[in-house]
Amino acid sequence: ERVLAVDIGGTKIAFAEVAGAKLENRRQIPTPRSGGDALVEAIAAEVRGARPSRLAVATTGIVSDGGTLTALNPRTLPIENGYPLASRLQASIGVRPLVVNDAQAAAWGEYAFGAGQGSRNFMFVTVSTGIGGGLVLAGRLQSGQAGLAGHVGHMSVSGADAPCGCGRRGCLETVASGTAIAARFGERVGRTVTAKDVFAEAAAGNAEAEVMLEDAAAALAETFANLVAATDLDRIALGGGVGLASGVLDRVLRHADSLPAAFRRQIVQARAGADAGLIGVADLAMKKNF
Ligand code: ADP
Ligand code: BMX
Ligand code: ZN
Repeated sequence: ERVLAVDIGGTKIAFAEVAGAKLENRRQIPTPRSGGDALVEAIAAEVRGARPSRLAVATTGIVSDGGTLTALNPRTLPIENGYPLASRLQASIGVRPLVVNDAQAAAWGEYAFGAGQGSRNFMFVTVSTGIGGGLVLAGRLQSGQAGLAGHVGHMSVSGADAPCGCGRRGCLETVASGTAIAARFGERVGRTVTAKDVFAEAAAGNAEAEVMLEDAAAALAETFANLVAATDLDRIALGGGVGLASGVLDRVLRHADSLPAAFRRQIVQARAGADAGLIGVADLAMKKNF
């Protein structure tokens, strides 16, 4: 049986028909950034006509109560508090979807089919529009009692103090997300840039851009060490548009190498690349009876 999987990020929505770890007909559209109904409309427009037998949705934001969505950092994607995503999709498409946080879904995808195979206590971290994370501990995906488990982008890092859209200050996401890298560099040079531009500038020898990328890598390595201290993880996989960008894993590894041995663990690239969320949420939907 195939599942129609959807992955809603702050920048793009990806779609594919998924069987196991195989994807067919993968396509993506820019994420409409104007609230929950706009997300539902965009997804309904994409699946129009072909009503899927199963629908699996990974999405940025906190998912609770079987499909209610709330932004933790509305700057990464504005969503009304408690938006009933599962029921609105059901009303519009005719199938009750499974809805799971994007990074939690990707953690499951990597654990079951990718870089997390053979790991017992595993974490996936996406560095993308925001920074998300998913924990698989003792073989079980953790969502927590309110859906917040794994939201590592909102752990504070040393030396950072910028206000975060979640209401805290100095969050990892304010230093190392694609949004943050672009905004911090843009501020220094006085123009609007994308995260991709910052990577290009750093590769061309721009010292300011280099500092941004080094700050981001140091903050990621520090957070990983904190998570190792909390959970004794054995492996961390890095994904997301920024996490998969050239040189990022090596930069993080360089910082992680200088940690005391007790905190050093395997840090690897996500094997399913940008598709981990699609694969993971489809697998979860196959396991549940909807
Ligand atoms: P989403 O957050 O919607 O899941 P992505 O994983 O593509 O989407 O992350 C989007 C962020 O990643 C943006 O900040 C974008 O500028 C940045 N990005 C995407 N591709 C690259 C790349 N090749 N190099 C650097 N940054 C990238
Ligand atoms: C934010 C938060 C997380 C999400 C992470 C990565 C919102 C809307 N999202 O920290 O739930 O997992 O971003 O999201 O508060 P992405 O869009 O970068 O993939
Ligand atoms: Zn935050």
